[in-house]
Parts: sequence; C-alpha cells; structure tokens
Amino acid sequence: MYCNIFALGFLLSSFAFAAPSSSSISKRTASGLPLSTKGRDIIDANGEVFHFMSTNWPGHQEIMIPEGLQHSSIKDIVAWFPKFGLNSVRLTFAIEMIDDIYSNNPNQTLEKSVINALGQTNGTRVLGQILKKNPQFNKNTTRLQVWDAVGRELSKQGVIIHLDNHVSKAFWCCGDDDGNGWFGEKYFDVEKWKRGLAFFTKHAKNNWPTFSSVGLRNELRGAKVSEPVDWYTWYVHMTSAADAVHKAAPDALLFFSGLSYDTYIDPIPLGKALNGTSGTPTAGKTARFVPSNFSWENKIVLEIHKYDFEATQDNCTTFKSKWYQKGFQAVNPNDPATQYTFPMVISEWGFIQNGTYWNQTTYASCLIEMVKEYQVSWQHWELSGSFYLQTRPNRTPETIQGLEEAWGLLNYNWNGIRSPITLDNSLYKMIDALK
Ligand SMILES: *[C@@H]1O[C@H](CO)[C@@H](O)[C@H](O)[C@H]1NC(C)=O
Ligand SMILES: *[C@@H]1O[C@H](CO)[C@@H](O)[C@H](O)[C@H]1NC(C)=O
Ligand SMILES: *[C@@H]1O[C@H](CO)[C@@H](O)[C@H](O)[C@H]1NC(C)=O
Ligand SMILES: *[C@@H]1O[C@H](CO)[C@@H](O)[C@H](O)[C@H]1NC(C)=O
Ligand SMILES: *[C@@H]1O[C@H](CO)[C@@H](O)[C@H](O)[C@H]1NC(C)=O
Ligand SMILES: *[C@@H]1O[C@H](CO)[C@@H](O)[C@H](O)[C@H]1NC(C)=O
Ligand SMILES: *[C@@H]1O[C@H](CO)[C@@H](O)[C@H](O)[C@H]1NC(C)=O
Ligand SMILES: CC(=O)N[C@H]1CO[C@H](CO)[C@@H](O)[C@@H]1O
Repeated sequence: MYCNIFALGFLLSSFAFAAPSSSSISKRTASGLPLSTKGRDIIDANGEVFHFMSTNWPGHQEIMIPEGLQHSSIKDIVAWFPKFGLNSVRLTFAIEMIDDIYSNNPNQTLEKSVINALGQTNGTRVLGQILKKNPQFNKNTTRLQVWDAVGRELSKQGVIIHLDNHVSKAFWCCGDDDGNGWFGEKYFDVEKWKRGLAFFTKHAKNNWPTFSSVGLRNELRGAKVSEPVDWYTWYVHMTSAADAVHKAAPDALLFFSGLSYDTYIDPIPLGKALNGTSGTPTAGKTARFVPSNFSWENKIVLEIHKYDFEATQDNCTTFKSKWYQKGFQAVNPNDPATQYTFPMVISEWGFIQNGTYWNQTTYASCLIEMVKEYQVSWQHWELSGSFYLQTRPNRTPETIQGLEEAWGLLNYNWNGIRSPITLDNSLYKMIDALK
C-alpha cells in the first residue's frame, strides 16, 4: 500500500458463507479449487466464473506474522470474513521470513520476533497478550507455525487464500527507494525472492486447503540503485518467478503487478514490445509477453492498484475512461487494441473509514461503477484496526508501536466494525457490483 498523503473438492459447500448484512455471496463463489483462467475470466474447478472479493490481512511487517493477534484469536479474526460477505483474503508476507527459515535463524520464535521488534518491555507485554488471546501458542512457537494456524483456520472457515509477496525486508510498504521496490535494489535479492516464493507457495499448497493463488510481487516501482527499471527487466524476472512458483504449486494462479506502484499494466494486454533501457545492461533488448509461450498460460492474472490520490472529483465517466487505459483492455476482448485477454484483479483499493470520506470524493462510487461495468475481482485495503508496529522511512517518528489504522475495516481492538456507514456505501456495494 503506497501512501503519499503523509509522505478443494472437499470444501465445496463451505465456500458459500453468506453475510447476513449483504444477503448472499454470489452463487458463483460456491465452488471449488483449483482456479484457472479462461480469456478475461477466472474460473473455478466447475468452469464457473469466480471473483475474488477480499480484504488484505497484512503479515509482512516487522514481526512477520499476521497482524492483530494481541487483540483477538485467529478464529475470531477469520470469522470477520464471512461476516463481511468476503470470500477470500489477500495475506501479505515478507521474503525475509523465509530467508530466516533457510538460515535457521534463532530469532524465529514468537518470543524473539515480538521482543526484537518491540523491545524488551513492550515486547514482553504484547507477547503475553498474543498468548492470552491465542493460548494454542507458546513463546517457542515459530512464525511459520503461526502462519499455519492462520492458514488452517481460514481454510476451515472456507476463506480462499491469496498470498501476496509484499516486500523482501519486513516493514511497511511502499515508498520510493525504500530498498524493496525493484529487482536488485538494496533488500530485493532476486534469487532469494524466487526461492521464498517457491518455498511458501509449496508450503501453502501442502498445508492450507483453500490456498488458491499468489501475487509475485507487490507494487513494483522504480529505484535509483537497482537493475534497470524497464519492462524488459520486468519480463525476465517475473516470468522466471512464475516458472519457479508453477513448479512448486502448479495449481496456483499467478498475479502480475504493473509498474509505478502497480498503477498501470497496459503494455501486457496490448502485446507491446517490452524494452530495455539504453545506456544500461538491458540496452537494445526486447521481449514479448506471449501467454501461449508459458506452461502456466491458464494461470496468468493481472493486478492493479487504485487509491484516491489525484483528480478526486472526476465524474465517473472521466474516472473510468482514464483508468481503463491503465490495463482494463485485458478484460475487453472487443477493444481492437487488445492483443491478449487476461483476468484483472484490483488487488488494492481503500480509503479512510471515518464515516464521511466515502462521500467527499467520487472515488468510492466510481470504483463501484468500474467493477459493475468490467466485472473484475477486488481486494480491499485493509482489515487491520491497528498494527503491532509500523516502520516508515522518512517519517518522524520512523517507528510507531500500536499505531491505529484508520483505513481498517475493524476498530483499534479488532472487536468491532470501524465505520458501518462506510461499509454500507463502499464494501457492501462492491460485493453487490459482482452479483
Ligand atoms: C537475532 O536477534 C538479535 C537481537 O536483535 C540480533 O542481535 C541477532 O543478530 C539476530 N540473529 C540473527 C542470526 O539474525
Ligand atoms: C521453550 O524452549 C526452551 C528451550 O528449548 C525450553 O527450555 C522451554 O521449556 C520452552 N518453553 C515452552 C513454553 O515450551
Ligand atoms: C518498445 O519500443 C517500441 C519501439 O520503439 C515501441 O513501439 C513500444 O511501444 C515500446 N514498448 C513500451 C512498453 O513502451
Ligand atoms: C464529466 O467530466 C468531463 C470532464 O470534465 C465532462 O466533459 C463531461 O461532460 C462530464 N460528464 C458528465 C456525465 O458529467
Ligand atoms: C474524514 O477524513 C477526511 C480526509 O482526511 C476529512 O476531510 C474529514 O473531515 C474526516 N471526517 C471526519 C468525520 O473526521
Ligand atoms: C454525496 O452524497 C450526496 C447525497 O446523496 C450526493 O448528491 C453526492 O453526489 C455525493 N457526493 C459524492 C462525491 O459522492
Ligand atoms: C511502549 O508501549 C507504550 C504503551 O502502549 C507506549 O506508550 C510506548 O510508546 C511504547 N514504547 C515504544 C518504544 O514505542
Ligand atoms: C521464447 C518463445 O517461445 N517465444 C515464442 C512466443 O510465441 C510467439 C508467438 O507464437 C513465437 O513467435 C515465439 O517464438
């Protein structure tokens, strides 16, 4: 999430959870894994169109486990998904967590993870809160064991799991030149990234029955010190990562982020030449993303993000036509410019849940119109009412413990809805838009 304002077969029926508040989830979701793609659509094992209707549950920050466990049990957090009428989760993770597994790092226990992040005094207190709310754990429980408890509970409650590789080094994403943004940047080691993706998707496939898909990398963006920032470099590394994941978890859908914080990806559906950069090692190089070249041809999904950071009073006609050009050609086979069709997922959207913002700009209502018109999946940002800790380079103070998340669907203590009127006018209408 970029923030520039502050600088199965076996589970078929259980997929059909319904939110009392929003009547019922589309019947199209009451179906099985694995998912695959057909033209512009994601389809389930029965050939029915499937739409992700998710919120993000971050697990990529400093402690490297999903947020909120000091406030609530895993079971109660997961229960919010069906209550909201959501059928899936975008669960974000850091490659650093997997690097630590490979290096057998002794800091992977809950005790060390929490205390290293929050300090002895607050860490001991927060660890105590986590263990009180989640008594199945103890201080020696590892991060991966916590993830397994989360993955299994999501599966038990029928929530489809989309993993998202949000960062390499575990902290708030995303900022310019924060080290996590582009291949070869300070923390973004390409080989460790591919190794981590393969490890975690294989692990999810083997252990979490509703695991369905993975975002290869969140919000790719330019960097001053990195490999060349161009579509050729994107092509080389993203297709190689897709190969690695497909080998590890052949059923998983593969989500591809665009550039500039994943705000555009039109060169892919338009079939453009993906060029290198003159004066760099990719000078004169070019490639084309031809889906039929890949063994994972029927697993490709494009993702795009949209926040309310500019032109906030555009009417919906203008909003939709500007945004369409950023990649929605992928879901419009009737557009003569479209070379290849792919499903699109709006894998992040959201805004402050304060009861009035939804009506202060045209964003919330135009987003609903966009989804209605193009029938694309979406993943809201985000569930959390608060964070264990948030580190953001170039903010004063750089780290804040227990920070409130005013954009979260849940309140600070993760035990109630933050803003019912906001949900009535955004999240629930986004669900209705796919009925
Ligand atoms: C484990 O954490 C401690 C305390 O932060 C640190 O000094 C140490 O270097 C870490 N060990 C490894 C192997 O990363
Ligand atoms: C945690 O591990 C340490 C070292 O192996 C052991 O002494 C201790 O009893 C364990 N504590 C719990 C709660 O499992
Ligand atoms: C790559 O270069 C070709 C030739 O200049 C150009 O037509 C194409 O639009 C470029 N691709 C992208 C994605 O900009
Ligand atoms: C939307 O805004 C554009 C640009 O300002 C304007 O030309 C158009 O008439 C508006 N459309 C509607 C339906 O208001
Ligand atoms: C909600 O947030 C917006 C944007 O920051 C602000 O303009 C508005 O006054 C806020 N509403 C309330 C009730 O605080
Ligand atoms: C806010 O709500 C009013 C009353 O329903 C409506 O007329 C107006 O268009 C809304 N404004 C925005 C930006 O959605
Ligand atoms: C420790 O927690 C207290 C109480 O929540 C808080 O006021 C304090 O700022 C925290 N310490 C640090 C270093 O963040
Ligand atoms: C590397 C590779 O296999 N490229 C092929 C991709 O598909 C196009 C169109 O079918 C072929 O021309 C390429 O040779």
